[in-house]
Amino acid sequence: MTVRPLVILPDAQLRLVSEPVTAVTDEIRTLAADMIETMYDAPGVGLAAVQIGVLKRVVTIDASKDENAKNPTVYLNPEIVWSSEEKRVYDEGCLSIPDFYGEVERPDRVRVRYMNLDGATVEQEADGLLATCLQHEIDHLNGVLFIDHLSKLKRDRVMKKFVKAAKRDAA
Ligand code: K1U
Ligand code: ZN
Repeated sequence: MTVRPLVILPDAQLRLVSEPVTAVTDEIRTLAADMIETMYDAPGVGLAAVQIGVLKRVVTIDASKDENAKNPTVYLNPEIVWSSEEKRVYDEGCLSIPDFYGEVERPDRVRVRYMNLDGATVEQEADGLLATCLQHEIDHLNGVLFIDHLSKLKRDRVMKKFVKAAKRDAA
């Protein structure tokens, strides 16, 4: 298992739409294992494959409260099939937008359908942090970032900061 480098804003890859997984191959199993390693190393509670530069619809999440019990789930081609009317606000972060947080309102509960690493179709209902994280990661698969849910003023400010940092790092 390998910790892979993270793709950081304003990298244009983060705006691309990821491709569905058509079969569970050794390549997908290795990708998932590397994503789990990278997610724990960051540390984060979730990761989408695009965040390590792979444009496949693969997500890993471990939103369990017990920090000592690792319990990652791999979601292939996850899709939201139901979301609650009730909303919740969470102060979100993103491993591709380090050290920036913002309050995002999303449905409080969701039901997701996905394929697991055995190739089986699974449905899961989620609430709390897991529901927020699933929506954040599925956004990544569609080229959407949590800053897109903030005001234009806040989004422009954070974009400017990261563009400046990228230019400084390239110099
Ligand atoms: O997709 C990502 O960038 C990962 C992101 C997931 C996420 C967290 C919170 C709300 C929505 C989505 C992160 O994991 S950011 C880091 C983080 O939240 C965290 C890190 C260590 C311990 C606990 C939380
Ligand atoms: Zn993110």
